[in-house]
Amino acid sequence: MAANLSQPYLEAEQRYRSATSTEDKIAALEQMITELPKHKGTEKIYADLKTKLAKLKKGADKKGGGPARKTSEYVIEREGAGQIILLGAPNTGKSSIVGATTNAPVEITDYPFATRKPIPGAMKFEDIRIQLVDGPSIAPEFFDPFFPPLVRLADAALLCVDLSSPDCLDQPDQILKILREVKIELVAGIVADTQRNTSPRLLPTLLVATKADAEDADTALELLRETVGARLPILPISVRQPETLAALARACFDMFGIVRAYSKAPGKEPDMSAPFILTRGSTVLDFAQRVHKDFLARFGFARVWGTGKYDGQRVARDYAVQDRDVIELHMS
Ligand SMILES: Nc1nc2c(ncn2[C@@H]2O[C@H](COP(=O)(O)OP(=O)(O)OP(=O)(O)O)[C@@H](O)[C@H]2O)c(=O)[nH]1
Ligand SMILES: [Mg+2]
Repeated sequence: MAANLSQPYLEAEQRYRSATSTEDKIAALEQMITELPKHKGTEKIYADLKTKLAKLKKGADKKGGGPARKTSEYVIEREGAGQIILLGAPNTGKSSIVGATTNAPVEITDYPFATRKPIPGAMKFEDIRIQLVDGPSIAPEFFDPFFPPLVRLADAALLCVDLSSPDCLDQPDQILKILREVKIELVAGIVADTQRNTSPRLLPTLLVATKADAEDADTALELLRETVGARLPILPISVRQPETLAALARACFDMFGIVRAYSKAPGKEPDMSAPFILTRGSTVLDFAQRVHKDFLARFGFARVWGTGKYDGQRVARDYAVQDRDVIELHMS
């Protein structure tokens, strides 16, 4: 997909992803809309950009209070490599996960429905940050009507299922059903950016089996795997076991379908300070045009270090960039 979008569009997109204020995000989105080639294949991206822009503008208008303030609380500005929303029944440990992996001021309680509004936090994964959004709980008796639009805008979801709860095996289907009613389908695997505005919205999801330290959690996990293991990937975690949280960060990154690459000038050390983020499947030529718009026309060849296989080897222009590759670009 990246290859079909113009360099000015990609630059605006990079600005959008790194913007920290609403104003900057709005400016970058407007630029993306201007630069987007308008044809059948980009219709969905266009609609998605327009929706995002409308939401941001709505949020900006309502800053400072007023009667409609509740809506703006539900617009969470995306930050970092991607946004992941936490979903699940009450008391399943959603806020505990966000509390244990970020600095967000979440409310952790032993009673249900403590979380009333979404709260974002930044989870570190190696040299990038992943945004986790703690959300209100979902239950047949109560589903906050302001929540679905936010879920739809996330890049991926964590469906939290409580291994210590007696209704552990019923929770996944209960939540899937409630979300299906508002046209959100939790799915395994990666969903392309071009598929973001489909109805239902297909949301890449990891089922997080929480409280893995609890008594009889192993038996519950085994049964859960039998019940939903074929439909969604399952990762057991406990906020009391830090190694499970490290595995969670890696699993979250894997859901985005992105790779990181570092630029290296010939004869110099690579710049490891900030990776370029590319869609998985992007080529070394896509990388070159991301580094500098002139590089596409002047591209000669590239050398790659990384993934244990390459140690400065020359690669063809259609080489698919692997996560953490260091790439040295040579101009013709
Ligand atoms: N043993 C154990 N308890 C946990 C774990 N994670 C959360 N808890 C407990 O589970 C209860 C609920 O945790 P929360 O993080 O508030 O759950 P929530 O899903 O955000 O709940 P609401 O937003 O209130 O619906 C609290 O008493 C936590 O201490 C865990 O990994 N192990
Ligand atoms: Mg909570």
